[in-house]
Amino acid sequence: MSSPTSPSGPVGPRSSGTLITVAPTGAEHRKSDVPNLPVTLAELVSTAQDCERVGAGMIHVHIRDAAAQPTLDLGLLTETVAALRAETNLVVQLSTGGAVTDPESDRLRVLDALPDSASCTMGTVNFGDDVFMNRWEFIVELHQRMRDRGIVPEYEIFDLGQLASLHRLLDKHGLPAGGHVHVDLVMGVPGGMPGDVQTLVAALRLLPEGASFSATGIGRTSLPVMLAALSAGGHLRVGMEDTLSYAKGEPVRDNAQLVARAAGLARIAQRPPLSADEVRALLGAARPEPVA
Ligand code: KMH
Ligand code: ZN
Repeated sequence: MSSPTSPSGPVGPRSSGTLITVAPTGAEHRKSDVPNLPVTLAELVSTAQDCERVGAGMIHVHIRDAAAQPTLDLGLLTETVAALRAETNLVVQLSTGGAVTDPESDRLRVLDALPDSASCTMGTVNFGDDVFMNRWEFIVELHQRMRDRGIVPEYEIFDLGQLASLHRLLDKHGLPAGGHVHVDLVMGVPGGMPGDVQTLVAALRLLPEGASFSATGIGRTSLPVMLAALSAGGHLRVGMEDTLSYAKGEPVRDNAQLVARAAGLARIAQRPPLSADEVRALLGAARPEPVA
């Protein structure tokens, strides 16, 4: 089997295929406003299967409780990881960002559900009318706990300065589990970096040597960010966490619709979707272990 990456390229290891991550739910949208948002475990698993079928290789997971409210309940997270592993081959990434109201202790405990991957946001950012808090000591704790458990981080970047923090983290505390650095640029959050080509290019100049990146554009920045990321050799994140419109005036039907479009564009770019196993190879993901 050929390796999904080659060592050369202007921006880290240039991949011959595209990692498509689906972020199906998020913590911000209300089920009452968005009835097709997957919030139950059955809805999540069914969405995950549909998305895998049309090209997703990884799933970025936020879960909801019985009242469809965001939760970081460890038992539910553990059950979710098990169900996604049983019913799909997707790389399972849990959000440690949670909702803006979640305390740090709950966000750290997410790692005890032993997902393959977890998000690690690299700084505090205004988040609409809220603040998404990520203190330096908290980031370091997340990074170290992930490494202890063999969980591969995805460093989430909401603003350019957070890439400077990523350099500082890696310089002071070393590489993550798997030895590979993967970054996700979350663009177009009100309060964060804009979702446009110029900002994406600026971000790429700040990536650590050898890092891979994906990008997602929130709301109407979804398409411009997707096209820019593809043309720059990057990977893609799409899903209803990030956008609820497929086109102007046309609500998203479901997550698979967004994944299918991303997969089609990736094929046009001659970097077709990576399978979940190819994504594992790209990220250096192995099955995580509890700490003794
Ligand atoms: N829900 C946002 C406050 C992550 O998943 O790590 C944070 C977020 C990032 O979605
Ligand atoms: Zn998220």
